[in-house]
Amino acid sequence: MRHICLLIKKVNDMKHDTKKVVKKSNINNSEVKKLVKTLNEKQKNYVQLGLKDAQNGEYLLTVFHLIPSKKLNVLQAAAEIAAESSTGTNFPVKTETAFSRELNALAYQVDLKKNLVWIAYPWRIFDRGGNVQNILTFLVGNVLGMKEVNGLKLLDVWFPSSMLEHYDGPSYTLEDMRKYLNVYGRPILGTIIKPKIGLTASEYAEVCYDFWVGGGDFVKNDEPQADQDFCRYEQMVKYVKEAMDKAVKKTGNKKVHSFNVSSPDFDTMIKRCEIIRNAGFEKGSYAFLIDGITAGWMAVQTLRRRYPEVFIHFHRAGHGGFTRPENPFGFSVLVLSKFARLAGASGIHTGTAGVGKMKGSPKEDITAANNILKLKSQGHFFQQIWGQIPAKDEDLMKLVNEDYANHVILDDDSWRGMKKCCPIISGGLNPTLLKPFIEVMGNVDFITTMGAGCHAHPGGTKQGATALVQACEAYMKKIDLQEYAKTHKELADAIKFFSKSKETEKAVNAEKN
Ligand code: CAP
Ligand code: MG
Ligand code: MG
Repeated sequence: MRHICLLIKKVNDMKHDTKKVVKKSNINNSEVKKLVKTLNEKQKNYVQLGLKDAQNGEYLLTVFHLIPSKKLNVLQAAAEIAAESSTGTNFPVKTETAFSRELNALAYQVDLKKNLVWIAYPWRIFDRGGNVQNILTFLVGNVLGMKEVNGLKLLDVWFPSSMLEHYDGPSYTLEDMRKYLNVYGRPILGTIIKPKIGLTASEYAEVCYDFWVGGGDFVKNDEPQADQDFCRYEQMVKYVKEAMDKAVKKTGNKKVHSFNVSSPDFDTMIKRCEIIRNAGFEKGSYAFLIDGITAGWMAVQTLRRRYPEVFIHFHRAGHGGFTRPENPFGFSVLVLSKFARLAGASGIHTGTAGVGKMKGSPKEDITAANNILKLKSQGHFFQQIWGQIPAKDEDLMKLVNEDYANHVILDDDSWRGMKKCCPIISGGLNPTLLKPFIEVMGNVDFITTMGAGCHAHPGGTKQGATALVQACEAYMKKIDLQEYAKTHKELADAIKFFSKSKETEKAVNAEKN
């Protein structure tokens, strides 16, 4: 009981802190006061520093890193961004009404030292019916191209519970996949078939079979694999089904394949989904992969709404153009991941926190992973509660607490908790990097997919899969990897081979010390 009260207190304190931060909003700061005086008539309509209780449920809240152009100060630029990303344009227009002004976004806080601006959006400006692309068109649409800024990056967003209820959120989740595979207490172990492209349908299926009989759970198409003339879609699906049946029979374990359904148009996407659904797969044995950045949010939401009983796998190829830390324009991995959950992706790639080959810091990638996995989680600036949590409801607080430990998923929508979205961890990983990643992540509630990390194994795919399984076993049994490798050849070969990579060298040495 005491623990729950502490938790309730913590949640409320967090809220109070946010309020305090909003109140503080350094509007008393004389520098900010001077800036307010520089605002023109139009800009004044898009600034309300010290906005009363920004978390009152009316607003979607945002924090941007903003570098103004030479002509504007940060508050003027913030006002121009708030205008262009809500109701305004570059001049005040005669057609404004009292009502339209109520829909103005409001810059309500600035941090002049860090070039941060907080902007509140009356969330009723967004398209009804839970449309995620519409929000992004507002928040990171025209504004990324405006002359008024030399840098604009959306770092974090906060959705009020009243708004969350209008968005789908995930339907088929990692919990459902765990149940289907009967895999608990460890990551789902996966691969991406390599070479990325160029195998024929039967060669492709052979590699799937080798991974599955080597002990792997989950295989995905690589993100550009589609319906190429050397590997026709229907044939690939048919052969994968045969390979899966053979592997299930041989191993006695269920398997999953994630098919890329990204297509030139929605009709073709649905046709590809139907090819898979009519190929005889068991429900749960297939997922739909969508290149969410290049195929777009409408494709993600179409799949979520058409196929609530399928794992929707959001591959984020192209996200680097918006998220790389050195890019002053765009949005953070955290923001991308939060919107993927809102749109109903069952899982999204969230990066390897610097352990693998892709750019990304532990703070950035792990914050994103936690924000899509948990019912409540701390972002870079906001604490997001993905559901209505009446503090008095002790049962729910207990559930929040358990969910906090990732054991329970809220599926009783009377509590209006948005289901979890699962982090998919991939990119330059190999069996020796599984443990270092789990230690950074802090839990095993994710899917990991290793491409080269499996198929570059000196013994080939099957042994690469077995090495991954052995690395996971060593972790679960709390046995040192090198120790475990003494009696597990595939793992020993993997350590020897992958030690050429600096990440592996670092991981292996860390174990030794
Ligand atoms: C990984 C991968 C994934 C990236 C995506 C690739 O292959 O298939 O698409 O991991 O990156 O094509 O690189 P490897 P992220 O395992 O051979 O690296 O997960 O960061 O979005
Ligand atoms: Mg790939
Ligand atoms: Mg990988």
